Amino acid sequence: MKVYLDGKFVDSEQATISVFDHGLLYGDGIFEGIRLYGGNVFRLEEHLERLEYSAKAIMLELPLSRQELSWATCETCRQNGLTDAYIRLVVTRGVGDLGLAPWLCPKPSLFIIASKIALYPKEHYENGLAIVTVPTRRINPAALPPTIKSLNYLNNILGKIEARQFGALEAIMLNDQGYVAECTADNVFIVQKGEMFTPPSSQGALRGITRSTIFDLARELGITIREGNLTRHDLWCADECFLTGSGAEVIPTVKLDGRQIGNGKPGPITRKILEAFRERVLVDGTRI
Ligand code: PXG
Repeated sequence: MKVYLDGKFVDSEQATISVFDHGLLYGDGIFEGIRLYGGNVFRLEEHLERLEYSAKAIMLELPLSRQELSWATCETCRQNGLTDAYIRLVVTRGVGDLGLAPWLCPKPSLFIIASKIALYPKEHYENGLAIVTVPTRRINPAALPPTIKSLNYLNNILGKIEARQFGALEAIMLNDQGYVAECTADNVFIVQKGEMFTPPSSQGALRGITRSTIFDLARELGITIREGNLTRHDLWCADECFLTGSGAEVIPTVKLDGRQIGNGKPGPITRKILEAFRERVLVDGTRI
């Protein structure tokens, strides 16, 4: 496997970074998780735009322009002969002394890995996922804005560990006011009386690329979609629920905290959205 690392394509065994990289020492860096479908990088421009916002927010100067990033991403897929893949684009603060000071790290590091992705087992897309609400709260947006896709994922990882302890593959994370923020690596949607709702980023949700695709699809399908504050009660009593993410795509959710959502089966709007999403990923991308 070839990995793009700071301007070169190197074998994965040679793709190493320093123990003094602040991405490792402090989680000081940003990333994107992107999908390649049938030779098209899905919504590459939107991913790179989000990366640029993340970089701006942490005052990190990206080493490449949008066009160069786009080329490097596509070329990483080409070099590995891939047509369907998961692409991980990471920018770290780079090497510096011990001590937080990012201004003492002169050169950010950029690497891109394109490889296979492990999706949820197929049966869950057909029958729906059972998830739980975890006690770990989503970090307050005033402490770390969820709109920054940073290398600090411990909050989500603690949530993921708890989910597993409870026998679930994904978890609802609440914010510190008790409203639903998102899942550990997915956004959450409900359907109630034919309308779709999802928490706003002000409640702790990442502005997911898949999430924004769902807004586009809903408008095209004539389904009302709104951002709104959601409680656990709203999820328990929803007609339908589903999660979205670059890894998960669109996955129906039929149980929360041992309670059945709707009739316990993936609902008609969820299935419509899932089908529309699968069609969309094949056409709505940047050809590598
Ligand atoms: N919330 C969080 C916290 C995420 O990490 C999403 C929502 C969904 O956003 P997108 O833009 O993907 O629709 C994510 C995405 C991985 C992996 O390697 C993680 C994500 C996406 C792809 C792979 O675990 N997180």
